[in-house]
Amino acid sequence: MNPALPLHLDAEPYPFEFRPTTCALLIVDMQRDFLEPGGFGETLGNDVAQLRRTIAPNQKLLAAWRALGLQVMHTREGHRPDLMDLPPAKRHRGRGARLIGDLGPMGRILIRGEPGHSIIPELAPLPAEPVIDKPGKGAFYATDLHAILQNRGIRQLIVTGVTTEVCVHTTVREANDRGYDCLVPSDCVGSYFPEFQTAALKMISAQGGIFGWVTSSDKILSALAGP
Ligand code: TIU
Repeated sequence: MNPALPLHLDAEPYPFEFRPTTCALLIVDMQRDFLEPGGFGETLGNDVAQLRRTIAPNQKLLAAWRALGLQVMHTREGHRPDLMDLPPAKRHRGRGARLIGDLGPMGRILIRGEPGHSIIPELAPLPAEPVIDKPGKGAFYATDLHAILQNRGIRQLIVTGVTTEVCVHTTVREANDRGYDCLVPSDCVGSYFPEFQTAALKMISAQGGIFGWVTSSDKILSALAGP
């Protein structure tokens, strides 16, 4: 790969000028609390099985990204054990059987250090890969993500993870306002609601790419493999 030359990657609404050496793979909230039974996702009334189809394509993209020595970052949504960073409205909204901080089968729901808060084993971070702990839906709010990306010279983001219309969307919007070009592979992001998946992806690429570009992991892998 010649780092001086962008790769023209097939995407919506038009080709993405992909510069892998200044692009980070940002994997959002692939945590047991969202993808396994007994966690936060299920306590909100969702079917976690809807998200599990994203695991295999994320694994493949992550393996290719790591093999090229490119920047990988992970995020986790969660709160302090003392709940001091948890807005009261966030705790009570949802009105599920269990609230954030309550004890469930994977420990306290959405609390840092608990089993459910950890990233699923299939996508476990390597020691050199930064993990951003975030109290909100967006990965930039109240975190050091922007500083880390700036210090690493990152200008583009491939954003994957869950859920498409909540934490992925919020993060893409925050990144867009900070000047990052965001590319979202549709098979690597998942929603509990098929109709939200479709709408959220359209909202990214509509209006000439108002928030970014949408593609597939296969297209990214082909671009990385070269002609
Ligand atoms: N509920 C839902 O769809 N998502 C979240 O609460 N957090 C993330 O998307 N990570």
